Amino acid sequence: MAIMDVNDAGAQNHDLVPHKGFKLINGTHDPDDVDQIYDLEIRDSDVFVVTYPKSGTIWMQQILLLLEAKGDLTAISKLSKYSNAELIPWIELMGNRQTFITAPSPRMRVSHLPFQFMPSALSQKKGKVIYVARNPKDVVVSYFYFHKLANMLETPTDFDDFFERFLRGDVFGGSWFQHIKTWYSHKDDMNMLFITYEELIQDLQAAVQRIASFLGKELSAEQLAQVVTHSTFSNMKKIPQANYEQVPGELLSHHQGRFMRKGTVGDWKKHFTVFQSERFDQLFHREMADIPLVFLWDIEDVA
Ligand code: PPS
Repeated sequence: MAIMDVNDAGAQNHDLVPHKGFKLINGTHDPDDVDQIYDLEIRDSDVFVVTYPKSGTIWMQQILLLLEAKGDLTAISKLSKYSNAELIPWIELMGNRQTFITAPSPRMRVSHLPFQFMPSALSQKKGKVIYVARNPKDVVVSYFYFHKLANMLETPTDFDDFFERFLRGDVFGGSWFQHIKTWYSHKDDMNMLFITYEELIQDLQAAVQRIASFLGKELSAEQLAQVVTHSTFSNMKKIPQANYEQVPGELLSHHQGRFMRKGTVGDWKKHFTVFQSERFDQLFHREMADIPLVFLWDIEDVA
């Protein structure tokens, strides 16, 4: 049974279990297992993609899988019974820490965990971390729709209800500000590539090249072009593994919408009221005052 966080008076979020200042998903994460991630031994070839939820995890999984396969989509399609998330699993998911220990290299994993839970060896520049950040207004919208889809998460009454929950940090992932600020502040401790969802949207080819060189992958121009082609939104939408189509209905209510939903920048404008947007901006400027991160809020802002 989920235990309510005493700090969240009024919040009735039965899907979350408070754990050491963070919130795990009831029945999806095992707190004891999560605690042991910190002590995992890390190999130089390990790669972790870290994101706040809805910031482009599946996109990065697709790019990493394609880089590994030198752009050959059929090599990944052969594994069609597996979704991207099974091929590059979440380290924090129940049981996944154990399989990570004995997995062959290269071990590629994704995580939504805050910095303090992740393997301490990463801070000694062992392994590699790719942190993907997305403008948080679009994160709110994407996460709202995901809550309708995902049966392990409590469905919000409406967007206003979810907006308030997000601002309180009463969602899996906790406070977006906390997540990004902590990871950003440790980026120089570790071998990290910090990249934004919006950079990928604006110039996917340049982003893929950056990721490939960070990982030390040597691909021909043609192979890199294939990676780009097979990781565009329109193409990924057609790939069942990248769209979580194989995920059983008891986990994802497929009739509620698609995982690959809009894939754009600025969809928040269709959902936020003027008042919500102003409130969000105030909070953003207050929280991010000392962080030199600039987000693209709308694709129309690109001249
Ligand atoms: S999750 O549930 O946290 O793992 O979700 P995550 O994969 O991090 O984020 C899902 C959002 O990323 C969008 N996405 C893409 N956008 C553009 N191009 C590509 N190729 C792409 N792949 C995934 C996906 O559509 C979700 O965003 P929204 O705004 O809901 O469409």
